[in-house]
Amino acid sequence: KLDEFQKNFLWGAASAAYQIEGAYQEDGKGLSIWDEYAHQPGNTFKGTTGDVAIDHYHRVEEDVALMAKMGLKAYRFSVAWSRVIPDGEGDVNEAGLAFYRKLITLLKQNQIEPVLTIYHWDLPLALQKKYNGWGSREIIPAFEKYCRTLFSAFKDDVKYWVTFNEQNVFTSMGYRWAQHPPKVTDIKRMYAANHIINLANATAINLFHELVPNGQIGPSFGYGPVYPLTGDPNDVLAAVNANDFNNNWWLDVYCRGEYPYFMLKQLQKAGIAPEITADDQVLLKSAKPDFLGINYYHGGTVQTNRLQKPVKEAEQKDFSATDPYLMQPKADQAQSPEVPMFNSVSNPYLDKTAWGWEIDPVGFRVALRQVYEKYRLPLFVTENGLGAVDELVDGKVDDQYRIDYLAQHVKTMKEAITDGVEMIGYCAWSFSDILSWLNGYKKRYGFVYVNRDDDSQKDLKRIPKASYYWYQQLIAQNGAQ
Ligand code: BGP
Repeated sequence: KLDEFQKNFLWGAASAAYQIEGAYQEDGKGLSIWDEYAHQPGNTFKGTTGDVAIDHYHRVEEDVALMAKMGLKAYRFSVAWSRVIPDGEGDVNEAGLAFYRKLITLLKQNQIEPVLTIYHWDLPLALQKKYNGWGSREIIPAFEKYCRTLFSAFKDDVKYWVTFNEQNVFTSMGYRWAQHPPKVTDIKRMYAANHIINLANATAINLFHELVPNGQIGPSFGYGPVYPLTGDPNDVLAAVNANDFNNNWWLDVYCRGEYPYFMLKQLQKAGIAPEITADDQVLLKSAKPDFLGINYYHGGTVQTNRLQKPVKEAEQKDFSATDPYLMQPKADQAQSPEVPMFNSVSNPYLDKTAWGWEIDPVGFRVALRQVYEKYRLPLFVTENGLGAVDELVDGKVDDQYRIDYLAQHVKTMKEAITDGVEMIGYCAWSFSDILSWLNGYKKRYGFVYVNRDDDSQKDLKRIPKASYYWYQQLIAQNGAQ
């Protein structure tokens, strides 16, 4: 039936290794680019790091027990590459693998489906230093070896696998905005790294289909629909352009094995297109994901850039520097072909979170419809949630605002299913409070409060919030609300 969630719909929650594990130098783990980056002054909010994070590494039993009590059907987590292969390409660290084996076993014992993300941004530092990270094709065999290690270790226990988390975000933040490692502003390098990651993604998918025939694999993409500010055809054209730049550029490669035609032309004209060989084209065409992971927070609204030149900072949309979904190049990035093609603006119809992210549940339905219509692959929502300042009052957190946010998104997701979109599951971001990459520990997303702040770890006690009990009931009712 199209008007309800299927019986085995995977109600889940998500996390990522660097944001929760801590134990950053324990049991043979190597350093990642984030371990280094977060220790450099000025890179993160108040110098917060994931050295301890929420200490999930040592509290994994307690955390899974809370998931089980909540009735979670799925838990999405990522593996820290440098925990499993400390230098990224050499010997496997059995102690690192053992940690994930323990986590997966605990999940299965509690009937929670593990959803494993292979790469959620924490590249082994040794690979950054040796190969210039994703800047060189020489990294691909290392990634292939890492994938082979995980596939062989967990092929019988993990059915759902995510290759890359939000390639669009980590490449833009790392190479365009200098807000993530490797902290550069070089759009040509951004497109080059992107292409190499596409090749790595395709390599992983093909290897997976060879080694894990009963599993399912796909990338998770940070998708946002693009709206024109007005009905002025010039604004509509700007939205078409922005959609190419922000969505099609990645999704067409994942799902169709080729770059979108008009955008590739633009990049070639600007002299910043990646080098694409004939072999690359064959590889990209050969790899088909089984599903698409969609991370949805918000979309974007654009108008035509009437000036046909970079807009001054003051005239730009008031994007927070920590919104990874921003779409507008800064004025000094004149080499970017986006500059004359669209200009991002605030949407007058939408409220915003405390961090300035638009709240747009209808956009969620639009997003799911657009992606399914275009690529006809089952969709798995691998992230969606509200970052807020939560207050612990008399030992409780009453996060009604989060319940409202999630309830609205679950409602529009259900409408998308009624429309005909095929969906595997929904993982809210995040299970517990965790480190927010650039906002420290104050920006909370979890169903479970973790007692720590930016300056002090405190006792890291876990306290279920009101939203925890709401989600528990929603799951028990299989999404009825
Ligand atoms: C996504 C990332 C997550 C998470 C989330 C919230 O882009 O995949 O890892 O961080 O955004 O982002 P933030 O913590 O910056 O608010």
